[in-house]
Amino acid sequence: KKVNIAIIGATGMVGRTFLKILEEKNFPIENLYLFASKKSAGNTIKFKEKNYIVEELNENSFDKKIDIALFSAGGEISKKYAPIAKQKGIIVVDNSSAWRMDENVPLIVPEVNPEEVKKHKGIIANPNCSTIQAVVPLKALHDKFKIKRIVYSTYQAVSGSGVKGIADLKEGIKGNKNTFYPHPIAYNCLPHIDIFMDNGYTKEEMKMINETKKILNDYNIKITATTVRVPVLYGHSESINVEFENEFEIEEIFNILKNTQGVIVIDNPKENKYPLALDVEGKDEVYVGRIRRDFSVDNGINIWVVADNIRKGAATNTVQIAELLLKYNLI
Ligand code: 11C
Repeated sequence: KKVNIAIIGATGMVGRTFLKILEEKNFPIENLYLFASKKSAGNTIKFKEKNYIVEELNENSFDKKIDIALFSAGGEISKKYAPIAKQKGIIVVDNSSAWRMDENVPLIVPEVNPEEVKKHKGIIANPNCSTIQAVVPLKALHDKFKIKRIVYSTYQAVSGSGVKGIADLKEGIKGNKNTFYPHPIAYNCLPHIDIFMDNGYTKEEMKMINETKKILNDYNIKITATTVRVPVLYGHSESINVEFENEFEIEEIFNILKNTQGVIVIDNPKENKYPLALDVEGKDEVYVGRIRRDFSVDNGINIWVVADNIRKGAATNTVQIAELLLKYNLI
């Protein structure tokens, strides 16, 4: 079966990666429609040797015969246009944070909670990049040993902020002043991702906390997070400290992670082997290493988790959700 796909935000970093992944996966597309802001409308984008003209997104864009619309044009665009698309019978897979915590919107990581997609009411949300890569390894461990508490500490690439973040790092290295972040990101770490909330946490930290509970469907897990922007172009790294209800042998943790779909374990300290942001660029899997017992608590571990934030953290996961819609005959 072939489907009609629209991409909203087609000229952005994630939008272009959607196209790359749809092409790599040879996704069965009948017609493809590309939408973006007025600024980018008229641009040509090549997909499978054919040129497509980018159209300006407007309220009539969804009058076309579209089955699935992949959105990645920011929260405001999703808030405004996803309901319009949904009303026309189009299934929206949204990469923004606009709908993630809506109780009528499934929040999906295909390796973790694929069946939830069947409950959709027209809009499906793609989680935040730093949440996606965390829950892929955590799900299997939660099923076996029941997670009690998680402490997230992240080291996130500037590409999470889009082209402006990349420009601040590249220009900063040349000695030029930052224009996007509130402080220089070159040779620096900023404990500040997204806006600050009234509770003292950043929105990125609260996203990790709230989305993890929703995806693992367990609101009893205690979670805290500190999210940090680091001078890396692509690939988010995370130190994850986990405390379990149940006892385990560290070999069991290794074995579970090695057998978890979407996870690749790289853990050989003697040979200096562990996951690195520079090595995961362009990859779709989540890389886990530095797996070790946390000796300060009864049933705890530390792991180091790295993934390409633009691919598994955004575009790959969104396209995998579209694949689930086909797999479950939801189109
Ligand atoms: C970052 N995680 O690295 C963010 C980017 O909610 O989809 C993605 C923001 C989101 O800055």
